[in-house]
Amino acid sequence: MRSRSFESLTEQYERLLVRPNPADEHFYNGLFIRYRNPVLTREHTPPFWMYDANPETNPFMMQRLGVNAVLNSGAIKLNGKYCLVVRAEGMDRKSFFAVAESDRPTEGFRFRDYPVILPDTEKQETNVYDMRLTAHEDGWIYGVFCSESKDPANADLSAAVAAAGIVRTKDLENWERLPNLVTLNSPQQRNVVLHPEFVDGKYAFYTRPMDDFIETGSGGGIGFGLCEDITHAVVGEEKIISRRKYHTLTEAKNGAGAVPIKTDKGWIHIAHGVRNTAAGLRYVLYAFATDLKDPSKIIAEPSGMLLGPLGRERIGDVSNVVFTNGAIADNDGKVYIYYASSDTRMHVAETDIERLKDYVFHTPEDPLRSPDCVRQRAELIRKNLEYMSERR
Ligand code: M1P
Repeated sequence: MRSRSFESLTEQYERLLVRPNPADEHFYNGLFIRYRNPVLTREHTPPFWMYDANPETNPFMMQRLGVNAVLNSGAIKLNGKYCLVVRAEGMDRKSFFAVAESDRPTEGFRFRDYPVILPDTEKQETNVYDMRLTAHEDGWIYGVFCSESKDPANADLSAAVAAAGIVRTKDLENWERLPNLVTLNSPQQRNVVLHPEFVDGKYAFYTRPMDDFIETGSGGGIGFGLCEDITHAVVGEEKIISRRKYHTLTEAKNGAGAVPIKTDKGWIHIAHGVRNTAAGLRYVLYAFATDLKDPSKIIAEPSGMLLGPLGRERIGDVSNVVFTNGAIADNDGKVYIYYASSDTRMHVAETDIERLKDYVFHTPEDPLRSPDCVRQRAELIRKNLEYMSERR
């Protein structure tokens, strides 16, 4: 085997970063555009993160600290740049955060030189992942993420505890760590999202109450709770707003995804739903809307999935998964949904506010039983055949 030079690895990386990312012309659903290439993969991480560049200390030009995957990214537009706070996973399984940014929403993402150095204030914490970025009306950008620790009360080596970590920043460079969120009624939390506005003068969190690290158990779905002081965040009552239901795509679990998008008709939420299959858990994206004044009140629940894994998205470290924790609603009305496929790489789907509203408010609700679903479809067919025959 011939060793490569650090320079040739850097050239290959630079070529990848300028590769154009055309729209996928084979995919159509009237709601969003898929793009042909992922926006970020592990190949997008700079060689100087992984190799020792000095051939004297690295004679075989071997990776010293490889990166296994880049996935579940928070997203925000800041100072005209599209910024993703990526979950990068090292070869050692530990995840860390890193900022990748671009002038364009669908291509050209480049990592900043250093990953995010989070203040190390939670000494029990082993792993961090899946940051949601909220530009809050209080002037801060908050990052809420999963802070995972070994469960000290359980001898099982894989028993863990998930909590919501909180940081805040103004520039995605300097981060202030706040104490983890305390939810008085739920032993574990993952997929927690901070609402961008005060509700009744308080900070509002979308939560996902769980009895256990993997299983949500009695946790009925996506919760909503208020907190007085973000610097010592405590949530008491968690009202379930998007409830898990039998024989739907949220049967096994669900979780809030991107920070809700404000529209004139309500807050649009893009979340994930999970069901169990013979091949393991299947994760897809779904949407719902809540009331502008009371974001805990559901006002529209379109049936079924918004986006599911397709083609090569189906395969990866955890196959059959799509997951979002970040979307950018741009000034021109376009909306970019950043999603990871199979816990391995990042993609973007492009839509706009008008289409999202049309989808959320005009897709029929799930009638929950096959006979009613077929009636729903037969009615659509009847109307279409009538319309088509009138035009003949
Ligand atoms: O592996 C799929 C996803 O599993 C978890 O999501 P949830 O808490 O809903 O089960 C998360 O660990 C997420 O990072 C991961 O993508």
